[in-house]
Amino acid sequence: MLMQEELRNAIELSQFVLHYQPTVKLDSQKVVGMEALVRWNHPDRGLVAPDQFIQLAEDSGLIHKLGEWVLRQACLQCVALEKAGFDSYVMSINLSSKQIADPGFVALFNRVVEETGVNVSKLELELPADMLMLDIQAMMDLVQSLKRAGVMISLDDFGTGYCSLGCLSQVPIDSVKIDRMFVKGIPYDQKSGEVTNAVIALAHKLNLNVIAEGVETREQLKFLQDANCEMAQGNLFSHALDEEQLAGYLSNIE
Ligand code: G
Ligand code: G
Ligand code: MN
Ligand code: NA
Repeated sequence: MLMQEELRNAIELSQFVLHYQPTVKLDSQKVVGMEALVRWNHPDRGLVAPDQFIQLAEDSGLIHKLGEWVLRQACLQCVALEKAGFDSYVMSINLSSKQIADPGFVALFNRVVEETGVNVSKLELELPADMLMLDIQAMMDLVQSLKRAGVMISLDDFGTGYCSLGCLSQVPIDSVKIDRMFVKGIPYDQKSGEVTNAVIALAHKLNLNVIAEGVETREQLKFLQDANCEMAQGNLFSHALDEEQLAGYLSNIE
């Protein structure tokens, strides 16, 4: 069967799962939240990574259904964590550009929040780097509506995409996530270090928090701490965990 057809059936067959990668505050080194990352549990191929099917989902329009499933599942997980006593964590959820270009997105978001009973102030939505279908005004309207709903907004993969400095200064986001492409070169590649320092300084001037992605080494951690980066995620702290592993991980650190 074609992958696209299989993808179409995958939601009904409950083949998608979310994994969760902890995010860490760098001054205290405490876990403050987690990013929900979707995987496709394919009957023959095993666990398929999102870069293998998100594009396909976007091209076929399935991203709307998949995105709604991810949103609802992440909210339910947030509620479940709270019930289990893990009530102080932020849940970050990735959005795709097709999803947010849908004029019904804010209504959908509010509906899912209401249906799941999640505490919306515990949620953070990650705007994708490739928001090509939205102009700055449309982005401002979208982000303002979402902020009114009470959710935090971050800009994902910052430095790789379309969000210009104008966009960064005008759209009322809360934080930027520095793409791991820059973190990767730290501390040996001088240019990566300089770009990272510049992005952090710029973000701070605009009162934005900075999250570094893909932190793998102690040297990278030290560099980011020295640069006053607020938060990080990456394999140095933890890779993405399934639901059961996450519960164990959180029990261990509390
Ligand atoms: O987990 P992994 O590193 O394989 O993720 C690869 C890419 O897929 C990342 O850019 C990530 O943002 C994206 N991704 C992961 N989960 C989701 C999701 O639920 N929705 C969307 N739109 N993208 C996701
Ligand atoms: O684009 P986005 O930031 O959403 O991508 C997040 C993805 O980055 C996750 O799917 C995860 O698998 C991947 N990732 C997380 N930590 C690390 C890391 O330390 N190194 C590398 N190479 N990838 C990571
Ligand atoms: Mn992300
Ligand atoms: Na992303």
